[in-house]
Amino acid sequence: RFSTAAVAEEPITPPVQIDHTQLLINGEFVDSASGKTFPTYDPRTGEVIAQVAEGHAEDINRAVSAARKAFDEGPWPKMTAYERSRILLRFADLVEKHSNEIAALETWNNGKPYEQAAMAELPMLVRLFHYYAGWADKIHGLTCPADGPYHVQTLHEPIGVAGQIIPWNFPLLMFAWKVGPALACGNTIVLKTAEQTPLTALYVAKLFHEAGLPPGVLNIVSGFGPTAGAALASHMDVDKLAFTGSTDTGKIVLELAAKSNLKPVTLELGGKSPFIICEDADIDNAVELAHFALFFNQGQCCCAGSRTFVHERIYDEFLEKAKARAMKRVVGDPFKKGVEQGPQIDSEQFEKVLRYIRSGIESNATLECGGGRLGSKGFYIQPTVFSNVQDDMLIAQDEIFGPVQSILKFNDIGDVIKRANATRYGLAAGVFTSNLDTANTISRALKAGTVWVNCFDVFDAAIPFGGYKMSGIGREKGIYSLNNYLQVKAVVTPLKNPAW
Ligand code: TXE
Repeated sequence: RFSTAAVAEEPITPPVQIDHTQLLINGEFVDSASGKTFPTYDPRTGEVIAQVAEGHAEDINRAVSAARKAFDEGPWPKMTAYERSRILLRFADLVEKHSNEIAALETWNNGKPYEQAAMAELPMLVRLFHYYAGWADKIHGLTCPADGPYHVQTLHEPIGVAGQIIPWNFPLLMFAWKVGPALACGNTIVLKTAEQTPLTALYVAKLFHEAGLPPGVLNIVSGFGPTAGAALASHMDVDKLAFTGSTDTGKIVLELAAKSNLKPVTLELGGKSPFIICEDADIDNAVELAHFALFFNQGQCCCAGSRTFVHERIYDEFLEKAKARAMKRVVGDPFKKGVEQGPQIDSEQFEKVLRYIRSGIESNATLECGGGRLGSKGFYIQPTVFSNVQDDMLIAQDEIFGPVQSILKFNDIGDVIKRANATRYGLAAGVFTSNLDTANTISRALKAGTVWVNCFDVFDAAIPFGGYKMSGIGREKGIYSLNNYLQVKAVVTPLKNPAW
């Protein structure tokens, strides 16, 4: 039924070997205190590719102690900002040098097409470290006026030990968004990777040490959420927590932070982003963009354009073309050239997506194409399109996180704005129109942290990203991320000679 590249009979052998599977604490690769390991999988087959050291509370304690010492005793926060900046730049250069192996490892562990890992995720990581290397020596406070004879200045100081918990959908990019600004500001870090994708963060962290990062500044603990993750979120000696993942887990870590030492928390959580295609849109371009907005990264994007609102005058033509595009989507072994979509990350996510597809069918949305698994091995799902989707259906409310496009009809701009805003999420949104007034009206009215007009998924290092409502707290990237990793100290000194 699909003109897709069939899933390869025998998966292509990834051109990379796995060198690092231990925890990285104080600049050294070490076993977990318990000696426990857990398997990590190849989503193309569901087969184990390596055993990885499994961190628990004791390992988090060891990593936090190392980070504390590296912060309190230096040299990292005491180095000149220029020296720190040079290390970030050297790291980015090393990643670039090894980008083929790193992209291959990312694909092997995550299932995303190799071409996308190599041409999107890796260059974005490199660019982000260049960007924050540029900030390192431009962070400074202010002098403030006061109603009295005082000299007042603010010092912008690193906050201390940052705990960071990341997900599996963009393992390297999430590493970059967290680690880049934290290091540029002079903090030290304990990072917990997602249990599904522990490998690339360990690889690049080794490059960081080759670039001259002192021991203890960046510690990586692989492990599971309720054990290692919870220990990090509730640790009394962690000064700041940054989390990306589901809204449910975001609530848990916020509570753990509040109940322990009230560490400040930034959260980047789920979404159900509307993409509004107006009647004046160029239909072919809109179809392609809406397809990309939803299906990119196997649909595993927090900002995926997962509610495609199409004006009734162009609805039928749009639907026919959107369906044809989905049926042409090339699904297969992510190491194969030209493949657009690989497998979902794991059996849990695979089953979750199939459950939502069943729910769409049961709630009488029209299944236009797809709807099942592809092949008999691994976690591949057919690109799926539903039409006649109503706002109250589960598939229009919940984050599916898979290759399932839901197309909804609208006939009035005011009405579609209300409908677009009627979810618990507010991460991102898209609007497609050739009318500037319509673009301005819609983008100002949408309750979302990002609005893409006639584009989608534009992620420059300088553009802030984060959510309204239950999509999160705070912003990452750009100048905004620096505030997450700085304390502001006001220093007030009486002036002996105020007239001067
Ligand atoms: O997320 P979790 P899961 C959404 C998406 C997906 C769903 C579930 O809809 O289908 O979440 O995915 C760590 N204390 N997103 O289960 O649980 C966990 O180990 C501390 C959206 O993978 O949120 C991992 O490192 N940490 C999203 C991280 O949290 C805990 C990206 C994310 O896992 C923990 C991923 C705990 N009690 C999924 N429990 C996005 N915003 O991009 C888990 N973790």
